[in-house]
Amino acid sequence: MPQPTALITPGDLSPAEAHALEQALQAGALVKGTTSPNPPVGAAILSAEGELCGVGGTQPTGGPHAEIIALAQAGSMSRGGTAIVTLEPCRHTGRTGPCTQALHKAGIAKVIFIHADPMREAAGGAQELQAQGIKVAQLQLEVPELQPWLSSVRLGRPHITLKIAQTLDGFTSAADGTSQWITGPAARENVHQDRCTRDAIIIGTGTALADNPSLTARTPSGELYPEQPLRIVIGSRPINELMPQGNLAELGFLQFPDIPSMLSEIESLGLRDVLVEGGPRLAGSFLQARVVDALRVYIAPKLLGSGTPSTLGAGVNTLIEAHEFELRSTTVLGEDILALYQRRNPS
Ligand code: AOF
Ligand code: ZN
Repeated sequence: MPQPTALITPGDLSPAEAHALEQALQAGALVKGTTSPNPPVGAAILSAEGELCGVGGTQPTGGPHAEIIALAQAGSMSRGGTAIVTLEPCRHTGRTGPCTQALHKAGIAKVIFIHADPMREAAGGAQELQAQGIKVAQLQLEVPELQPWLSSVRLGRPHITLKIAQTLDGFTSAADGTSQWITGPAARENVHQDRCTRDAIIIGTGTALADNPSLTARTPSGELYPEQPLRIVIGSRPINELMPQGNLAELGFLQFPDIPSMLSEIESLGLRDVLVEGGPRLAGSFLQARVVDALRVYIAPKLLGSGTPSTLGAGVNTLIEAHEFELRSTTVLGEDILALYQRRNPS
């Protein structure tokens, strides 16, 4: 009879385990944007004496999983030690071998993992480790960096975040069409940091033609981050012909006529976590299609009174039809506020 996995909370961790947990979380956050279709997992190893001796994050697809990197760093110090992993160690052979076997072979005595692996072929690692005599506990905690991947596996399509930058009264551009720099420099830097953790950035043909965006992730001094998301344009106007000298034509992009065709085709590209960046009509179409899983809203301390609202055509006529979200966090960025929301009652 397989034992049920023990459930623990962060308060149950020893100081050494709590430190290793921080390292594992950081290692996972660091590789986000580089691992799809695999999840950005982090792992840390403590020796039997409680010394941190290995930390690792999932390598790009086909490369080693987080545990393997951390175990390699720990070497013989992992014998009798503890592994802390943000996702249940896999028990299958996919593009790489089972992490459960690697942990067992390295002599790990205890495994603490956070999220269960929802992929059918990879799941069951906790039971397998227990059957090998390893102590296993599941830590009750939410790893924000893994949420898009977990949601994408559950829904069978990429996780979709809608990004909005707006005034306090919900406008993204003024009545005369001016829209540049609604938010301040700290918010803009945050947008770029966020972009390099995504698999793709999506805009509509209207925004592509009006703004000539490059959709790259850049540092404040203008250098490109090493990881760049794919650029996707939705709509049927031919961007390359209308803007042959445009940034998108130069950098390369994919184009789909509408949201359903984009969703059905990008799955095969292994995209898990995509960001919709504009404009208001595209945002409205994604909302109307009921596929917006999260909102990333930058709010500037400005009022315009008129102009273009941040979403248009969201298919809502009466309050009861409103698209509802749960607030997850707020961050002050200079003069602006970044509010993160998750869709209420995801289906
Ligand atoms: C882990 N640790 O760091 C990751 C895991 O094709 P493969 O062999 O790379 O396996 C991919 C699957 O393994 C992926 O869908 C997910 O279920 C799991 N990812 N597991 O133990 C890791 N990235
Ligand atoms: Zn694995």
